[in-house]
Amino acid sequence: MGITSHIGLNEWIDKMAKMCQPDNIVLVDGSKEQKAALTAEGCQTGEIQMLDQKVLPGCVYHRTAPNDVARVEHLTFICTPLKDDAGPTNNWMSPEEGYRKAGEYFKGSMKGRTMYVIPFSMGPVGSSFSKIGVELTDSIYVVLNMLIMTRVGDDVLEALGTAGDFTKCLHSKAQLDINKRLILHFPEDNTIWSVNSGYGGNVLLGKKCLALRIASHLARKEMWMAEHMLILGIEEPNGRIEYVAAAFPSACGKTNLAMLIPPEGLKSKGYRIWTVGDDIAWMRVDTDGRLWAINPENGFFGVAPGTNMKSNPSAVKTVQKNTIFTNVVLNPDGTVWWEDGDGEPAAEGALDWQGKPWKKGMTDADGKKIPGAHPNSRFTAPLDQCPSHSFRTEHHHGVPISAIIFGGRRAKLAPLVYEAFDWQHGVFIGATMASERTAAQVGALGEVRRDPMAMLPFCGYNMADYFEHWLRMGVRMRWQPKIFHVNWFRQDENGKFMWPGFGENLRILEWILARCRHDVDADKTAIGFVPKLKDIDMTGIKIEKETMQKLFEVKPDDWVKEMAGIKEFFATFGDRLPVSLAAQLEALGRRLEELGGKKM
Ligand code: OXD
Ligand code: MN
Repeated sequence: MGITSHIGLNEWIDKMAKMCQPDNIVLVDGSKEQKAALTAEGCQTGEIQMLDQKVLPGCVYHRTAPNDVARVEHLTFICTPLKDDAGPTNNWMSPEEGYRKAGEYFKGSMKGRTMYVIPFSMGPVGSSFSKIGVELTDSIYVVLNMLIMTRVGDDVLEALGTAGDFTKCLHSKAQLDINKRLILHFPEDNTIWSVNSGYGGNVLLGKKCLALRIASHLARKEMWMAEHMLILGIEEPNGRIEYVAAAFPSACGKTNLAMLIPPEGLKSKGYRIWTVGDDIAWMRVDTDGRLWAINPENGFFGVAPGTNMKSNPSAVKTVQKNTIFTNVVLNPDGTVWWEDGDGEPAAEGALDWQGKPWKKGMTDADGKKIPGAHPNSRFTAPLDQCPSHSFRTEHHHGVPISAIIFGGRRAKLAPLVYEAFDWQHGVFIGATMASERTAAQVGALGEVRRDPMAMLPFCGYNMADYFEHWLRMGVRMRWQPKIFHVNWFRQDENGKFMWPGFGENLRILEWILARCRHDVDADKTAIGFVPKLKDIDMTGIKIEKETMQKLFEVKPDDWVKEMAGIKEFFATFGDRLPVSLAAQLEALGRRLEELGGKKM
């Protein structure tokens, strides 16, 4: 009798164990008792540390290796037999080479360690929207994170049965050797191999690897959508809840929007916000012909720096218990701190993310401030601890989506909000999404990075085929969600943000939903519909009319320049690019000539 009652699963575990040679194998059952025992063991090995259990009950602390602090896109590969099937935006390796190369690194990598077997469900256990994975790992940190981020345990094995399909996820820290680090995806085999890393995005294989890269491949085959999107519900006092899904590139405020707090000026309207998810949406056309979405995750893996009671009070409240803090400042009293957080770090005795003595204001030899928390330091926290968490997260079909919102960081170009003319035009807007680099990123300031549907690092196949898939999905829907584009980051001539953002973004969501209900008219411009100023509720907020006009301005010359960039980007896909996207670009050119920035 094997470790489970699934013969294929047992055989795979045996095979991987033969390669990795762990001292023993432990099945993770999802129980509180086992979690407590693993936490104690992790403390003994030094993998994690307990924080002050009075102030932060159930919370632990972890540091990664200093060279292992973020996703490694250059070491992430899609391993398909044909290079073209991975497409121009992915790194490619043949499956043979991938298995051979990583196989060398996995060989004997778990000697002296335990191999944990984690059966997990992405999405509610037993839902036809959900997918099951099994992760084998030699890291207790990974087990503890997976227990928060996914649904883990015996009920998942029960749902899997004796012959069900599952994604085979293999992870080993090995020696954490950056020169032997590989994150490999084998879509044809429903398999993920990750070796020599201990950082979340590379090793919590249910997240980016399964729920986006592998899932996007499955979604294309099975006619659904796996997207890098938050999901949020807006409830009116009459009980009507409408849901939107929104895709922004990494670090553009998805978590903040997902946990939005209505601004003071709109309080009297009595809205309630429901957080369904902050990072990933799986969407299907349901029997009613509408698009429905689930959040396949069960927790948040959020960036800590910048999270405070002003920017995101719900996130702060979410991480007060049962949370794993990674690479933040550790105070001597067993509490934590990060840059642009609340309060102050300990004046004496604090340790930075590398475990070195640290004080606020410390500078390096060049006089530059040394951050205490790594800029990509994280919290891992259960979704249901969020004060605004939706009660619909266990619903097997999720929530119906009224609007899809794309967004980017554009200082000059894109209006605060505009609406696509139709689904095809919306797909074009998503496919040409882009963000400008800020001072915080490597590269030329203001440089535009194309990030279609915010999926650039996460699409598990040729992105041209992904665009085609989006177009085909639209045809399958009886009720297509309307598609919008937002830009919270437009600046004036002096480089000042013109829109306050955060909770005030609800004013734009209001307009978006009003458009979905056909409650308000809009002005047609060359790039899409923009609001009539009178339709944005500005109660309790003062922004000059002139600024508002600038926020919605469409400057034809700038868009003509933008078109050149889009053309160049589209050319990278050769003749695999759907013809209707090329046609959309041409149509935009024609409209710019005819309409310019003028309203029709
Ligand atoms: C994330 C990302 O961590 O998109 O969610 O990078
Ligand atoms: Mn993300």
